[in-house]
Amino acid sequence: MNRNMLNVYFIMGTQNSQEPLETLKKALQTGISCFQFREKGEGCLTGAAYEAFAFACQKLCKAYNVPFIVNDDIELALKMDADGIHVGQDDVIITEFRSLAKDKIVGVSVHNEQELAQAVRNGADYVGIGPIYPTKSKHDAKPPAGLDFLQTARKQYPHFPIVGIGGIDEHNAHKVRASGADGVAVISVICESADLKKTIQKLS
Ligand code: TZP
Ligand code: MG
Repeated sequence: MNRNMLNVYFIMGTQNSQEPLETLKKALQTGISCFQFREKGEGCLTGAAYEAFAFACQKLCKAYNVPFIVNDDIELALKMDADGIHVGQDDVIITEFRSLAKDKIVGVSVHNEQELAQAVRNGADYVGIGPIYPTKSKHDAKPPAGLDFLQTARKQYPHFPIVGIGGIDEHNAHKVRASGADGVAVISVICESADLKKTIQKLS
């Protein structure tokens, strides 16, 4: 995996935008480096509509040559031949997916040194660390952890790909990078941007 992929990592589902495919298209045109399909929460799509939306997102990502990552849903990721999967601690063990899809990107959310060590040991390609700041986009998010764990993680693993997540915006993205992140993973700052070019410039 090329760590540049983590630079501006956009996450979205229909719960995050009124016009999700329009939003994704604009974000791709403006220069996101990666997209994560995360269809979750109240009122989210299910069944055929869920799959159709996932395929539409993937098609757009392919057109812009941007990696398409599926959140949590291993079955869907394999069915779609997605570029990778992102899993949390309570999701399926990554070794299971790794054995089914050796060439895929595997990302794992980690919140402490133990989870980080385990993810690295189990063959994760990158880890997501957060929430760094308070977020309104994930209702079951852990309390914001600030930059401390991110800094510790970078010291322990000088070369391991790390993306920061949670409440990251135009004003704090540089602090997240200065603390060791290769990139920033965001939902709302892109979905709600009135000037996407400026937003992505400031996040980069
Ligand atoms: N995981 C930890 S925080 C978060 C996820 C999916 C939400 C990030 O969204 P936002 O709007 O960029 O804070
Ligand atoms: Mg999860």
